Amino acid sequence: MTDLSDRFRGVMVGTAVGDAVGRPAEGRRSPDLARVLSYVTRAEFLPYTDDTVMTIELAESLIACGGFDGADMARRFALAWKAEPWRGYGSNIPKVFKAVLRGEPWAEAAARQFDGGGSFGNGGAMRVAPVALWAYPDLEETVRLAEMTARVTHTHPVGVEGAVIQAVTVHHALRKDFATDRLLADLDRSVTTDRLRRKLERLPECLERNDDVYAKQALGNWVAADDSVVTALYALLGASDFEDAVLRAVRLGGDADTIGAMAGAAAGARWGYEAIPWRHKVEGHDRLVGLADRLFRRVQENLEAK
Ligand code: F2R
Ligand code: MG
Ligand code: MG
Repeated sequence: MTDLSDRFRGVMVGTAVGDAVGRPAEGRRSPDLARVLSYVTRAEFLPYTDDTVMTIELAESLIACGGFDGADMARRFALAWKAEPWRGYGSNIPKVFKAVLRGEPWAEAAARQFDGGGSFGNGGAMRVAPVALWAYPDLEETVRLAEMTARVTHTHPVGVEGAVIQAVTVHHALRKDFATDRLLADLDRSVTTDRLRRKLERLPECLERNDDVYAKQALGNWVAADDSVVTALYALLGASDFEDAVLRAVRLGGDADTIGAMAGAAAGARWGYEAIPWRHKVEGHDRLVGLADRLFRRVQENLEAK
């Protein structure tokens, strides 16, 4: 297997592993890391949550439609929710799904949320990783697609830019010559909202201190995109390997499944599938590998045709 195809698999499987490891800790203030590890080690099967469901549906939609199709993506999200509403979805987003299933145009349903302000939840960011695979190695296209896929459910600028940060992070982590300063420079160019810029400005100081309590207070650990996306980046940039990245994310508590899923996607890109512990126990393993391989083959064909 080539290095890049291993990284593609790492993104899809890493999302699910981060999500599944964080799932029992979601909502906890300070999860006990020993308990998390004991659960993960003993479990024969690690179930995922809405984060991975939506990641799978997003990838399936891009592949089936040959690119972004908002109506198809919205319908796949809504049908997946209808089939398994117990996956731990955000409290507001089912309103979008119900509207889509009633036949309302998806863009109107998403824009109407929160009195017309749109959602700034991290739902657009938690599922965006396949966008970086679809668009690879084109960064501009990664940003454009991240914005479009987020807007299917999240139209608030913070919800949209959260997805951009996560997609740009995965894009950089896929590169063999990954460099933190290049990633941060691209994020600086892509992010305009005050709420997310403030969090990015605190990141270097948090990495330097390497103190969970401080990082949690400075960067946040909850469902708003600006309380979780840069937090996942902190977990990635402070880590030495995949396991370290996911455990650093999950032990911050709060929205642990989602911070774990985002850190897991980027760490999977950085260190690859073969470096992911517990990968064979995670729910949907074969389907996730299959999706990653289909996305890789497409990119490989495009690169060879050039
Ligand atoms: N929500 C959860 N987990 C908590 C409940 C789990 C479950 N019920 C259980 O106990 O088993 N997890 C999942 O939701 C997060 C992603 O949420 P998403 O997709 O962004 O949804 P939503 O509803 O759009 O936004 C989430 C919350 O953010 C606040 N919010 C968003 N925009 C707002 C705005 N404009 N004004 C005010 N508040 C806004 C609201 O509180 C929303 O409910 C992930 O953690 C995923 O794992
Ligand atoms: Mg979840
Ligand atoms: Mg969550």
